Order: sequence, then structure tokens, then C-alpha cells
Amino acid sequence: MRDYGRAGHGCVGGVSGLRHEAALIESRTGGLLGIREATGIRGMAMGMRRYSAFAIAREAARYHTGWERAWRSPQPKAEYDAIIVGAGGHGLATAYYLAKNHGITNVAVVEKGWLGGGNTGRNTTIIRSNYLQPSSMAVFEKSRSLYEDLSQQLNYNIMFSPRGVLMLAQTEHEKRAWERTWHANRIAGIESELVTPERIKEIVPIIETGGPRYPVLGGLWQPRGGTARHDAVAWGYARAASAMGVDIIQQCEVTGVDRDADGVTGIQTTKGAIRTKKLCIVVAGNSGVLADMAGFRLPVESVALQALVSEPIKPCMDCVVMANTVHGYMSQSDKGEMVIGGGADGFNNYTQRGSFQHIEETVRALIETFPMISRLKMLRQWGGIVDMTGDRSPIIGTTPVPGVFINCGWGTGGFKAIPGSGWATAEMVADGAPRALAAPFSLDRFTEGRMIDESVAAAVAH
Ligand code: FAD
Ligand code: PYC
Repeated sequence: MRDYGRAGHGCVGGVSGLRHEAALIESRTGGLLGIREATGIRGMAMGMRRYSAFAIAREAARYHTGWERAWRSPQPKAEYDAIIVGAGGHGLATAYYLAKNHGITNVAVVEKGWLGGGNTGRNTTIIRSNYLQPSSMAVFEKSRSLYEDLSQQLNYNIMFSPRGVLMLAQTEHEKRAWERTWHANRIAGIESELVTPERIKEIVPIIETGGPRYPVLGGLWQPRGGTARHDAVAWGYARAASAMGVDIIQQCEVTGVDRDADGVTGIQTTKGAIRTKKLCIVVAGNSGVLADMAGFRLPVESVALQALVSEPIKPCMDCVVMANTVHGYMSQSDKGEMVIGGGADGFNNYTQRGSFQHIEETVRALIETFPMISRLKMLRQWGGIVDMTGDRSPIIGTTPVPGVFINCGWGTGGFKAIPGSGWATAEMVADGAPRALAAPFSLDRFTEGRMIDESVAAAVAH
């Protein structure tokens, strides 16, 4: 797994960076290991031991022989109160909040690969809530605010780094779009700021604001936006959910959905059949495949979104910059790599890989605004399959099959939404119907014409 997310700027969690390092070392030798300590975290019924500075010191003194696995790896039971398909951030957060907020712990999260191995472990970790529509702002700001102390909540350093996110305006049209978003954000009480080219140069000294084709005309700055370490978000939710009794079953592909006249009855998997009356599908780019198994269709297209990182260099940029007119964005990891992404592929596919032309297109686009990157060597690139809806907003809702719920359509922008989405999806699965946060994102908005147009705020060209 890539390791570009270690936060150094205002990272919440203090000493937990050390605990995370310890956990990481163990993860490379076959699974994350936890730290035994007398104090249990509130609500962690299965006896998860807290990570702390004391535990680190004690383990150092006894040659790290006392670590325990961060989550259990059980065989599936015959039946669960609820099954979540997909152990990405959204599925794991849903399981965590089902257990924590609703006391529902007889839950399985079923994952065909390894947890966090989908888009959650492949994204560029940008967190912000400067969307346009009220329902989007509500869910993204709920999420951003949950990120603020998620390390403490999960007792796992997710390395939230509110380093600020800057979205450049490089055309008059874009400038007007950000002005509109800024007004909407102010009305909703979301902190964002319109900034001038001069202020942008102060925030990002390496930027070239006077480019010949697309000079920087201004920007939208969200100072409490930022990044978090993507794998740690998945691992932290997994560990805390497992400790409360949730079974996370990896290497277990769902191959069919069982139903009778009253609705869902269970699933078929590569580890056998499992019964349930509540099934929540949270599989991002594979949503259409799972919906097909359950017997309904989704207005979602699957396309690859790619990213790349450069060789590590000295610290030169301590915020995130998105240049949407030229289709590129960039931040710097704590290891020093420039983390770079561009637009989504222009055709549907299921290939989680990068392509040569994407490196060229994206780097070429960014060079005008960041001339210094023309000298950088690019080290790695990859792709993830994102689930795009027509209005670029997610779907959280019930489906035509009673007992089957869906959470998908986060497209190019769902990492930032993991905590809020998990919170809202857990409410829906617990109650059988969405509450206020999720209600606008129902599937029937596409037939009723209640689109939530976020094609500008989605910010990544597609
Ligand atoms: P995933 O993490 O993809 O999890 C779905 C899981 O379902 C996978 O683990 C998969 O293996 C599993 N699954 C699929 N089919 C089955 C089956 N049949 N049986 C069992 N399991 C199954 N968002 C941001 O907010 N900020 C960013 O900076 C950002 N950058 C991005 C950059 C890239 C290159 C990519 C690809 C995405 C980016 N995103 C970003 C989007 C974000 O990554 C996703 O929206 C988010 O991670 C989706 O999470 P998820 O849990 O829904 O899906
Ligand atoms: O949603 O902010 C975003 C984003 C940035 C890069 C990919 N997605």
C-alpha cells in the first residue's frame, strides 16, 4: 500500500503517530497488530486494547512481543442482522456507526479483496466541504467535522491534516462559479474564503499566477480542508468496528443475492451462503454489478480515475491545490512526494491501472501553473474505478428490493465523505429508511427529477 499520507501539518492525534508507525511495521509482516493495555475504549465490547504512549513504551521494553491483531478475521456465521458488501471506507464506517450509534453489532462486512484495497486505498485523500447544494454541504461538512477528532474517536491516528485546500479560478467562468459557491458556503455556515492572486502567491509560493494561457484570477480557499491518511481511515474504522463485534470477512466475494417475494433473504459468496434481512451494498465502481445481482438497475457509470506521485523532494507546498480548468491537482505528502491527479478516463472500464497518456496529460496540464514540476521524476501511478452519477452526487437510499440498501455514486470525491456517509447510512440501515442527512440522495431522485447538481464542486474533470 502506498504510504504518502503521513501528516505533519497540524496532525490531530499527538503521540499517535508513533502508534501508527508501530502498527504499520507489523502490517508489512502480515496484518496489523494492536497494543495490549489495561484500559478499554468505551463501547469496545470485544476487549480492544487502547493504543497509547504507555503501550508503545511497554512494547519497546519487551521487544514488541505483546501486540495483538488490530481486527479479528472470523469465518462467516450462518446469519447476520445486517450484511454490508464492501470493506472500503464507506462500508466500514457504516458498520462502525451501526455498532456505536445504534447498538447493532451482529453485522458482517463482506469484502472480495482486502479491506481498504478499493478506491479508499487509492485516492489522493483530499478533504473539503465547499460544495454548492445545501444537501451536499450538509453531508460533506458533517463528514469534515467528524474527521477533526476521528483519531481520538477511533483511538487510531488517521493523520487528519487540515492544511487547507485551494481551488484555483483560471477563467472568468470559474471565478463566478467559486463566488457562487462561496456565497452558498457562507449561508450554510461553512468556512471558506475567496482569495486574490496575490494572496494565493503567499499561500503557495511555488505557483506561477501569470501563466500565458490560464493566469490565476483568484481562488476558493477552505482553510480547515486538508488530507488524512487513506489506509488509516479504513484500518481505524475496521479495528473499532471489529472490537464492537462486527465480523469483517475478507477474501469473500459476493456472487449472488438471494430474495423471495418479501425481499432479500441472504447472499451467496465464495465462502458459502449467508442469511440476512438487511443488505447494504457499498461497492463504489462495482455497484452496477451488485445491483444486477439483486435485480435492479442503477444510474451509475464506472470509469477509472488515476493518480501518480513524484520522487520525494524537500517540503515546498503545505496545502492542497486544485486547478480544475487545466485538469490537475497536487499536494505534497509528508514523505515529500508530490501527489498528483487529473481528470477521469473518458470511457467506461473496470481496470484499476494507470496509463501512460494520463501521466503526460496531467503533468503537462499542471506545468504551466507549477513550472518546477517539469524537473520531477514520477515514481508510481495507479487507478481506481469510480462510480459516477449524472448529477455527480451520491446515492444513499432504499432500493426496489425490500431490505436492500445502496450507498454509491461518490464518484471522484467520496474519501472526504466517509465519516458522514457512514453515519447517515447506518441511520438508514438501523431504521429501514433514511433520516434527514441521507434523504435527499435517494435513488428515486433520478425518476422524480430532483437532481443535486454538483458537477462544478466535484472538481475533477469527467
Ligand atoms: P471502495 O473503497 O472502492 O470500496 C468498495 C469495496 O467493495 C472494495 O474494497 C471492493 O473490493 C469491494 N467489492 C466490490 N465488489 C465486491 C463483491 N462482489 N463482493 C465483495 N466485495 C466487493 N475522494 C476524495 O474525497 N478526495 C480525493 O482526493 C479523492 N481522490 C481520488 C483519487 C483517485 C485516483 C480515485 C480512484 C478516487 C478518488 N476519490 C477521492 C474518490 C474516493 O476514493 C472514493 O469515492 C471512495 O474511496 C469510495 O469509497 P467506498 O468505500 O465507497 O469504495
Ligand atoms: O473531491 O476534492 C475532491 C477530489 C480531489 C481529487 C479527487 N477528488
